[in-house]
Amino acid sequence: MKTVLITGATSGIGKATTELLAAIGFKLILTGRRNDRLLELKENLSHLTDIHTLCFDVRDSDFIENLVSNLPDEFKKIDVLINNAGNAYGRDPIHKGSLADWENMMDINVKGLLYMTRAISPQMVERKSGHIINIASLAGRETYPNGAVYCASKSAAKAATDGTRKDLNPFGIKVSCIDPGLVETEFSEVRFHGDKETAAKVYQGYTPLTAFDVAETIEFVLSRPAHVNIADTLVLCTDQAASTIVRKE
Ligand code: NDP
Ligand code: 8X3
Repeated sequence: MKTVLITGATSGIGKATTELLAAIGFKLILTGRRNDRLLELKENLSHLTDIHTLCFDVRDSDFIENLVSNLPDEFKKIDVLINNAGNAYGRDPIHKGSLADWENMMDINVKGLLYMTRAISPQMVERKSGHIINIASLAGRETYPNGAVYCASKSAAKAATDGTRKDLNPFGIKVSCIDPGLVETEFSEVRFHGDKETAAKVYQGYTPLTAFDVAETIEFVLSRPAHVNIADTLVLCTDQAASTIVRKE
């Protein structure tokens, strides 16, 4: 069975993907910063498959550079990398944005994805096989007011995905991008710095995607035959037509 490394497995889309792929029997390397959640996932899912957990911040390039060499032998061969870790921080117009929020988004959503890809892709190149699935966003395709920097980070993630596909094409490696619209996870709680009330309002009056909906899309992309690469996928809830067009009661 293939080994899949998932960044941001502790919550939302990453957690739902973890649960779905464990049920199918994929060997999993689960990562995130909250070790208690990683250990809980391992405890709950170990009867289904082999799981290794790694607690680190995707901004830690030194840790990531040595990640593969520090893995137990049975987890060193990584067939699929799912670059999912990421968040929005803040929802402000450009002239009022917080530099700390901007650093977070660029360092996590863009540089973290690049560090992971740089660390894992060489072994895929050597074997001439592998699959990298990046979770970008509808926000990487179109901008919306008070979201310039998050949108810029996701647009960069999309461009990085496209460039990666071109670089890795000679080696038969699949590179895919999945762009969800509104998904109800901890995303808005993080965006609004822990303000649960404001976060909950983001998902009121319509039916957003669930993390499981996106996990199913990831599983579909991952399970195509060897000659098929789903390069790019936009997944919206039925109530959403564009970033700023959502049908509400
Ligand atoms: P959640 O907040 O529920 O999950 C985010 C995950 O990313 C957590 O597991 C978190 O783990 C991890 N993460 C965040 N920062 C870091 C970091 N510095 N180092 C390591 N791991 C980190 O949000 P979602 O599940 O919604 O988000 C997953 C991805 O989907 C993100 O890239 C997001 O941009 C994207 N997306 C989300 C949409 C939505 O509407 N929810 C829509 C489109 C795309 P921990 O805190 O333990 O480190
Ligand atoms: C997350 C969806 O609309 O909050 O990428 O930017 S949105």
